[in-house]
Amino acid sequence: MSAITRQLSAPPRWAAAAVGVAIVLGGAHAANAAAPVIVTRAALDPALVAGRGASVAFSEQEAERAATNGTVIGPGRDAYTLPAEASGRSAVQLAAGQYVEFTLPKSANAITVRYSIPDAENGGGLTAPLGVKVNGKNSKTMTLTSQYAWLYNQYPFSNDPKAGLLHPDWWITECSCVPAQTDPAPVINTPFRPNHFYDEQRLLLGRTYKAGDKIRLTAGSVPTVIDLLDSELVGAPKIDLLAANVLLFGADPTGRKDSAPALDKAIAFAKKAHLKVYVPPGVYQVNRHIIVDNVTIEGSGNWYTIFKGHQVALDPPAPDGSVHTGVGFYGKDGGSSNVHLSGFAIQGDVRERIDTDQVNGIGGALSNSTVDGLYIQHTKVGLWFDGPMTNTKITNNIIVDQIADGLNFHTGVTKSLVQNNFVRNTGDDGLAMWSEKTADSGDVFDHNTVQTPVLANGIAIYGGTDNTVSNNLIADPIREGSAIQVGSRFGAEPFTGHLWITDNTTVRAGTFELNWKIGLGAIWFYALEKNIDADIQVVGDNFLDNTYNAIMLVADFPVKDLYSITNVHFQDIKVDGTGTSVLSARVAGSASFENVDARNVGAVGINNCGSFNFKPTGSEFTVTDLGGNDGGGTTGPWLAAWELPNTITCDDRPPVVAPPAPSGW
Ligand SMILES: [Ca+2]
Repeated sequence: MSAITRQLSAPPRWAAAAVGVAIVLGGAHAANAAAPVIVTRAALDPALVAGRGASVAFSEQEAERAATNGTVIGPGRDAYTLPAEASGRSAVQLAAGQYVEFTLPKSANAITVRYSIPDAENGGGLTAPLGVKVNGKNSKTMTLTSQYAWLYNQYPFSNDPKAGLLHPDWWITECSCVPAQTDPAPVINTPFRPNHFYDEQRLLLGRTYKAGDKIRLTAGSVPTVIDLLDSELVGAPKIDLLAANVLLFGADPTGRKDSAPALDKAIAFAKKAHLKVYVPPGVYQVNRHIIVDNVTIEGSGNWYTIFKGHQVALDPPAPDGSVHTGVGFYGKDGGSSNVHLSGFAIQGDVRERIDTDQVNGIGGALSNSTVDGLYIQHTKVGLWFDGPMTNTKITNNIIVDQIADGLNFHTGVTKSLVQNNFVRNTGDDGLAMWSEKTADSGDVFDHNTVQTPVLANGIAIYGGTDNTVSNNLIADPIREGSAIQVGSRFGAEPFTGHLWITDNTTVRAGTFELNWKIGLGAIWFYALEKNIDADIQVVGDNFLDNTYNAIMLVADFPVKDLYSITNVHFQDIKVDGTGTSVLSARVAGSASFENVDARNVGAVGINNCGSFNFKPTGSEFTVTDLGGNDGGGTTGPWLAAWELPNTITCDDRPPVVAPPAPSGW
């Protein structure tokens, strides 16, 4: 990104705001029946996001709403801070010996803890115990790690907290200068831009506990931040007797021996015998790609069947440029078809970002395929597809703790569906369509939940034709992105045909753009390399608790007189709370609005800068009022007659007014 704007100012501090909550009474076993059990989705009352996002097997409870003798941190939204990367922008800090205690809302035999512990002094991470007790007994210990957390510095980041600038010849926002060309050189404090603080870990409790039972997490040897607890009743392992069982081909379920050759043998046999491959419970060591084509591989469920790998250096590099390999399931050269993967976990060992490395959980091109019910963690990208490919369904997966994207449809992916996936803690876009060289077309991202991408966007669409983003829930983007981005950038093909962005809910998005030093929109349209002029319909979306704007349309400043954004239509939208405006237009072009209702708006409803030529004829951006655009804030109706059609209201940095917590409309 580059700097576009002029005078710089400090980002406003974000004030505390309470979250809406769903209260479930403690069960009969609760020691203290009066203690509320608070289950939320993206730290919101589930009633506010009903029908949006992924339907998941677990109940989510935020640590900051649980019982603790530790310290609640946040809420806070400033990048490079622990609260900003926490779900709901808040968490609990425990000193050694302190606890946080959750009351189970339902029967559960398994938990997932999202946490952060410090890095080692010189980077590389450390481990520390976390005590787990249920009702004061049944003691277990989790071994937490920060080996997969803590990135520093400029792209593509570093594991070294003491490193100086990776690119002293790049402009940086901290000094608004190019350090290598500045005399005297600015002082750069280390650690520089620490981020990606959190990781998560799953634990089977060994028996089923009831609603009202209390799960207490106690910090061991180091200060420990607990963000949230997911609890779940995991069913018995799935057994498939009519399949090629990998154990018969020499796979080692203890994880000691490399199981990749056994998997290859089982796959070859299964294809000849027209059987599925079945992988029973166990941990299977795999340190390279398993090539899949015309085969079904079924695990016993992602809590039980786990493929776990080491990262392996390649010398010489692979023909595709990779200098490492690791555990992953990949289509063959030229693309695969009829691949069906389900019911297992892929846990990689990726701790650094090397963009030429193919160290993703799922990769290559898979046509006419399904990927269902996987848990993918600690790979570079959960699922990175390089098309052309078509007609594939990615459903019911959990994708967490990635170095880069959660899923990327890269280059010519068509007629494919990404539905009911849960994505948390990616290091780049949660879900992306990137139409580099060839358009993605006819694809749908539907009913997914994307939380806390620590860089970039929850959902990003870079070019393409006739794609749909519907019914998703996107929360807590942190920097250099927002909840939903529509961008002509990264060499993407133009937007053509239609793009439908319907019935999504975003919360705590509309982030502060660190390079531009202005607020973004929860949905932002970004013209950088081309016009955006396809038929774009934004219908039925809710934008909640926006840190700055709800909607932004922008051209990068150096191309402001080259590119425009036109033909965008907003309809049946609810905006509940904006730190600044409902709409910020910093581009030439137009958009129409019909039945867009807003409340708790913190600044003028429309911030219209157009393309910054400030002509007497008004802004280069035209707002079309199709009626029913109601509500506003302290400055009056958000869409007022005096703002139409193109009144210049340009104020890049108005005071930010933190809205109240979202509530029922
Ligand atoms: Ca939290």
